[in-house]
Amino acid sequence: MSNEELFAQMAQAIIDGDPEEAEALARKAIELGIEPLEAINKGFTPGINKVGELFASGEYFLPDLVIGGEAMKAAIAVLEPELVKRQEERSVLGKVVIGTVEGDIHEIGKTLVATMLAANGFQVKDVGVDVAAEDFVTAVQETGANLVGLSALLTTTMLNQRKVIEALQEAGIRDQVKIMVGGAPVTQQWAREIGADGYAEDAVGSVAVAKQLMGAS
Ligand code: B12
Repeated sequence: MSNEELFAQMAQAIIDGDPEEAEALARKAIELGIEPLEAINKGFTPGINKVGELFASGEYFLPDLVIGGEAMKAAIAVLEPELVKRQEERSVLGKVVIGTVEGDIHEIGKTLVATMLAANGFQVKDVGVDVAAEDFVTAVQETGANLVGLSALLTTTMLNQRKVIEALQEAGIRDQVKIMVGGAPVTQQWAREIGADGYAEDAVGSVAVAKQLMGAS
């Protein structure tokens, strides 16, 4: 089987919402020596994007979105340790607090960004999903983080990225951290508008931006 065929099967496993198949294909990719990030970007991500399209066009319903997400998580869980193994760096480039903002439970992209940052030399505290602005503030205070990553997948919840920045300002610690935002509806322009320091479109880009913000690129 060619890699292209395998990638097509990966996408299909997500579209079918089949976590066992997605997991098995992720294992197969590792056995075949395919780079984990390539499997995610060329195989599984096109699948979850298709699920999103089918949901938007009314052909798929919420349960389909849920099982698509489960299948995607299952595949990434298999590939994650491989990602980390390949990219491990020893020096600590920065301390990151990352989470998905309040009202939003999308975790897959945020977790991928957290994994890539950790694999590339950042110390990462993943505070999870549906995180209130005050909880980001507390996490920054507790960890002494110098970088904050805010994920939002909904046009409604991206507004809460601004709230976190305001809460950090009110707590008097805005200048202590750099703030990086991301998520499907988020753009460079939005980042500028809310006063964030950086924006990246995907997990690989987030490492480059994080390094740049920490003055390490
Ligand atoms: C899977 C999924 C779900 C799953 C999530 C499962 C999970 N455990 O995470 C479930 C079923 C829970 C779900 C629920 C809902 N969803 Co949903 N979901 C999706 C879907 C199909 C894929 C998201 C995903 O995981 N993508 C794969 C990852 C790898 O990509 P990513 O998240 O974009 O992340 C990458 C980048 O954005 C970036 N990034 C992400 N975060 C960050 C952070 C930083 C700091 C940086 C630098 C970069 C960065 O890097 C990541 C890696 O490359 C999207 C469609 C889509 N294509 O985006 C809809 C989508 C986001 N959902 C949508 C909707 C409407 C909903 C619901 C409201 C549905 C409902 N009626 O209940 C609920 C909302 C629940 C809530 N309160 O949050 C809409 C949003 C529309 C809008 N514009 O607001 C979308 C776009 C689907 C659609 N086309 O209509 N969803």
